[in-house]
Amino acid sequence: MDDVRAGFCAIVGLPNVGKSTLLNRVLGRKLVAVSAKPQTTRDRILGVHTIELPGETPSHAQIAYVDTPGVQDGRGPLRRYMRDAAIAAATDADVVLLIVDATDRKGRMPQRMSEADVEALGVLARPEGASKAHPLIVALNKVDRVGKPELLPVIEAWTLAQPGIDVVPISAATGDNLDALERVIAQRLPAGPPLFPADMVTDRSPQFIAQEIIREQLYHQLGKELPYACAVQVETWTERKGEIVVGAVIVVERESQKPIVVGRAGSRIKELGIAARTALAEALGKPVHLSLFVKVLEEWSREERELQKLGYKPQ
Ligand SMILES: Nc1nc2c(ncn2[C@@H]2O[C@H](COP(=O)(O)OP(=O)(O)OP(=O)(O)O)[C@@H](O)[C@H]2O)c(=O)[nH]1
Ligand SMILES: [Mg+2]
Repeated sequence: MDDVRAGFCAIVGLPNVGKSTLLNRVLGRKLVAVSAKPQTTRDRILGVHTIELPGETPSHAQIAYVDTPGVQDGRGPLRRYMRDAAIAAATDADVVLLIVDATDRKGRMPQRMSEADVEALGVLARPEGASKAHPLIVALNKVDRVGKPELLPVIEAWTLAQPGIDVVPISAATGDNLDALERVIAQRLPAGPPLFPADMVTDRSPQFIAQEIIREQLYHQLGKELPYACAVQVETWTERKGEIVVGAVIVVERESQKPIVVGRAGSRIKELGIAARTALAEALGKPVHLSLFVKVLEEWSREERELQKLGYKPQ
């Protein structure tokens, strides 16, 4: 097979800046959960995108994106797991893509970020053990909501933050300027044989993606705190006459949380099921029959062993 530009691009940044929205958008499908609440992503997730590079040799690039949990201080095994996942992805990357929320007045300026955030992001740009820092690309996201005059000083501040840095304004939501961003990423990748088969999009199973899609609904439909106490596990998965039949459990931490997820006379879980089934059918391209249950696993997010049972295993 001909050489391509191929390598790993870790998508990193603070929570809620649009990392997962970007991955779904470039792949043109829903692979990972997106929500308006911070710390939606818990795992590192691979999404492979092949693009054309007109007039260049090699003429194609295979960008292996790795979406990561937003970095932020936090205690407990689940937070630690999330932080480690982000660091591991950045360590293994050829390029680090730092997403910055251009609508966030504080977080969008390198010199105004909090010290803890700067430190966390610094670890990702230059992981421990790496001989030198990875090439860093900064994508200023959500420019659909920022006027040009407001944006220009932000672009300038990031351009001056590090010599040779690429700064690309984008909108992951509308798709604006994503072609340009992908070309900039591709230029930083080494030429060589492709890393993945041409038709491969992710290393995650359809079951994992289903869990993400169901979990996303919890973030959309449950209150402010409850989604963080939930995990989703697909327990059964069969195909019957062209329909995928899925049985999944929503795992909560406490007995008192169960009735909230179920809702009055089962109304909440019914709504969750309807929305998740629609999204699942769209993602899988097939009709889906979904049964949802709620189960209590006391304090699962505080116990290393329970975390592993729910699939949060160190990779
Ligand atoms: N207006 C606008 N909103 C966006 C854009 N990109 C993402 N968002 C919104 O920002 C919120 C967070 O998006 P996510 O993709 O979940 O952010 P994330 O960085 O993956 O967040 P974590 O996984 O929690 O770290 C969602 O409400 C998105 O719809 C954009 O380009 N423009
Ligand atoms: Mg995310």
